[in-house]
Amino acid sequence: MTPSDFEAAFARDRATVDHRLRAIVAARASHHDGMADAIRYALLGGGKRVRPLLCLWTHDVFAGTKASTRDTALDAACALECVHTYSLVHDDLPCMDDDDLRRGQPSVHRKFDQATAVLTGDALLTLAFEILGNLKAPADTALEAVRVLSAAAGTSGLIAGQALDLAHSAGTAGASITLVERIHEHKTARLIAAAMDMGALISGRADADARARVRRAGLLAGSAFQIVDDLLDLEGDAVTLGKTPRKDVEKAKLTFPAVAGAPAAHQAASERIERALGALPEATGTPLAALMGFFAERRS
Ligand code: GRG
Repeated sequence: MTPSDFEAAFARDRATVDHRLRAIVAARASHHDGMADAIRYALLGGGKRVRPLLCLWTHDVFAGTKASTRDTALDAACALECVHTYSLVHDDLPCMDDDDLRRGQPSVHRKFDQATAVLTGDALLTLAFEILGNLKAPADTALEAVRVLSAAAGTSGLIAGQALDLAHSAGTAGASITLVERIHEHKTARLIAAAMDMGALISGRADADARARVRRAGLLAGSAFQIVDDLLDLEGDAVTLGKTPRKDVEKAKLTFPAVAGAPAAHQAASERIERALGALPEATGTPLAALMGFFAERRS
């Protein structure tokens, strides 16, 4: 797959995801105009759609783009974006990371107010599971999708990652690469692995061995994604990132480069992507492999 093939696939399927997200939000907009505005602002105002694309493209590796299961994978992809966006909205709150800028625009509590931001996050998390509850899939597949997403979002995933992240800083006792890796796995990698696993699950074509390899590839790619996120905080600029750079340094956050240095972080991210690709030979030459490759090189 050439870089321009990848760019075309990225633009096309990102638009597919955005279109479906828009339809899902529009179907619920009449219930409360103020909340609908804030939900639209948070969910539809940007974002790379990495997790939805991982779900869709893992589905495609096993079932192909023409499979009847693709629309179901698209809905699961939207549920993943709802969980991810909720985590960003809540993370930006003053009681968490206290950030004024997200996806190149004022964060939700700055644009609206804190109560609206809390409710927007709550609404998006709830919406994710409403989407899965209506998944057009056999009941056991839909139930398994709920299990996979809730495990990644709950106290064995995002919540634990965020709590650990808030509780530790660089330079304090116990700061180590092992702890950084634990934080990264919970706050980032488990949701990325869940995205890929949900795509494989919904394809109906991935056996237990394939799903285990998908999850392994997802954890490795997710770890690389977060290491690069740490590096971008150091090396990026606000316009390209769409968020405030050097916040981690300012707040003495426990990051991979803070503990191991930037060169080791770059190397670790590249190695993990190589291992992720090695775990999933089925993906060679597909948009999924290109997307994982992009994780180590991304600038935003
Ligand atoms: C449960 C409140 C709560 C938060 C938990 C840790 C966390 C989730 C959120 C903090 C933000 C953060 C650093 C998350 C780690 C994952 C990550 C690198 C998010 C940024 O993802 P991108 O780059 O963002 O995919 P876009 O805007 O492109 O969707």
